[in-house]
Amino acid sequence: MATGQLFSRTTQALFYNYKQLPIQRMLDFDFLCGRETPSVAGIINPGAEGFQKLFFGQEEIAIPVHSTIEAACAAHPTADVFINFASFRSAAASSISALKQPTIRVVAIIAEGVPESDTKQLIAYARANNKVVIGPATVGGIQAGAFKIGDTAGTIDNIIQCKLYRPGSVGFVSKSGGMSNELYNTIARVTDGIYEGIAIGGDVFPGSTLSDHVLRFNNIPQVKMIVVLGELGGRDEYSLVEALKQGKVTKPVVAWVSGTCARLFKSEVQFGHAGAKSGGELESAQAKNQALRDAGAVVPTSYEAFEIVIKETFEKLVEEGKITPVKEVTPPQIPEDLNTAIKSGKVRAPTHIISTISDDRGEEPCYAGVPMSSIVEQGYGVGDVISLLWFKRSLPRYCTQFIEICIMLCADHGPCVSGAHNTIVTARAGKDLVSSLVSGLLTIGPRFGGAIDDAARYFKDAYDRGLTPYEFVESMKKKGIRVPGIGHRIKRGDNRDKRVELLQEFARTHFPSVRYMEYAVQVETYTLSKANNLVLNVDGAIGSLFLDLLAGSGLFTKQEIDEIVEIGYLNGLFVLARSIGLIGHTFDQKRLKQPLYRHPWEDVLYTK
Ligand code: Q5B
Repeated sequence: MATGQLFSRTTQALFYNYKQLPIQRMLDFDFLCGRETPSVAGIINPGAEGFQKLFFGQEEIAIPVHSTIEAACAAHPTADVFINFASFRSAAASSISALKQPTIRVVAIIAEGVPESDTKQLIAYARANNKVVIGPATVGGIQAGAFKIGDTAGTIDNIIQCKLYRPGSVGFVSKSGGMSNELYNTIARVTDGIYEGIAIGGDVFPGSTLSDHVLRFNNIPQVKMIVVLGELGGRDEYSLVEALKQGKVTKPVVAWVSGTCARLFKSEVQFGHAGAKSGGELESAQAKNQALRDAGAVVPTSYEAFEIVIKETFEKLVEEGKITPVKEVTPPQIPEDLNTAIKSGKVRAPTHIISTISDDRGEEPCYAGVPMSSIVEQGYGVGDVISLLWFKRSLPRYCTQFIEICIMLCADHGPCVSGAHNTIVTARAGKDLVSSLVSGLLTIGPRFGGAIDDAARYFKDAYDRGLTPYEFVESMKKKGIRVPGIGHRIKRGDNRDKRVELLQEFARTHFPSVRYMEYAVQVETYTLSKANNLVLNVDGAIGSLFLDLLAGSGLFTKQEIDEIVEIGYLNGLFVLARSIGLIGHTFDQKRLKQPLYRHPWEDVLYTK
């Protein structure tokens, strides 16, 4: 085991397995200590690469993520601490790989339950190669004001209370990670604080022992006294007893071995740690405390008196002039995470999006307040879902049926229309479903399929203003605007569009009023008198009938109808419907394995 300082204010670590909280706690500690560089140089997340965003104070930093230990060590040759958050299954293998890297000096193993035979191999390898293992089954360790392993010392509040953001004069080593938190607090209360604290872990075979660290503390000039917290079970404390007897430890040692209560039990007791079980008499807390006392350590008579003897030892060193208590500094404030602050009601933050149609936060998603289970159980159809998500209300059956009929009738109109043609050409160019679909959808507009909204706007305006069909059509002609919803490339006065007839038939049977549609029919009668192709087309039929649906259902205010027409909801029906057909055309071309489309020269007029 190395003899002096393990860490400094520039020590950097590689963190194995991405664990957001302990890494963020390390970075928060760095900020609190005023470190210039983050203590985590890189993250090793097997199989993943890239960067992980984390906070360093108020700033966000991007920490590199590597997929292997070798790659991380090569990228960060000055990072010499390896913090291993692997599970007990893989902790040994990853730790030995890390120890084999020439750049790695210290390995901290957090996992509990690492097989003892594996740990023994790790220890042997580390000792032979002059490297340090802390753990397994440890929370880690901390050098106050310099470097912290993972979750050591808990929350930032606790670290501030224990004054761990600046170095004191006490070296502390413990078996238990949980109890080390307790002692950080005690030591901060009765001394000038911790210089370094290590939890060696509760396994039977720790990677480094209590005496390893005590001997190391003895060599660190800033450490003026040493506090040791052992526990019953095992013989580790006896190597410290030997070191004390041999005069290898020259600084005052205050020690306590916990587990004196084990004697109150009639049978053998196993405490929380694998190594903490009452074995023979020598392994009892009482025997170890006595041996430490006999070897010259300051050992209280109970755990309650531990604090008092730590205090007395510290004050004596101050009186003797061996310690000049450190000057207090005020640590910077760590900005609180927004989510935590919001949860505790300390801050409020404006939202960036407002949404009123659906909510996925509860047990089940809701469309306009209607839970998914009701939609399924009550047999809602696509028309009902459109009512909820587009119009934010449930519409009566005849309305939802009308919507569904529109979708069925507009789903496709053969391969020759603009949209299908584009989709077919795109699919044959080898493009994927979404590209083929979108290239078809992009043709929907004022001439093809996307005239429903304009038809509704112009028919509504003309009807509401009381224009005769003649006045309406001629005024449009004067403005040079083709009447939206009128005219078709293949439909004629003597070859009407069946879809239009079906929609009209349905509406005449079910709608309370079809006055806008009748007006459109009168417009058609007039336009047909001008030219045989100027029929009321499917866009015009849907546009005028939707006006009747909105006005006749009694569920929409005048203002709402104006808004629907103004915003332009109705082309959405054609977009939605025709997507069905365009998807079908894509599959059709792929199924038929159609080659790249090239338009024939003969079909192009080449001219100057
Ligand atoms: N003229 C649809 O035109 C079409 C006139 C008009 C006054 C009019 C045209 C038009 C308005 C937009 C509209 C939706 C471009 C159509 C659809 C879905 C589809 C498609 C499918 C499907 C067709 C000949 C003469 C000219 C024009 C005059 C034409 N329309 N006058 N108002 N509306 N309509 N679109 O046949 O004197 O000779 O210069 O823009 O409602 O897209 O199946 O294919 O399901 O996929 O090319 O049904 O009507 O006529 O341009 O040769 O014009 O009629 O001014 O007069 P055409 P043109 P003149 S449904």
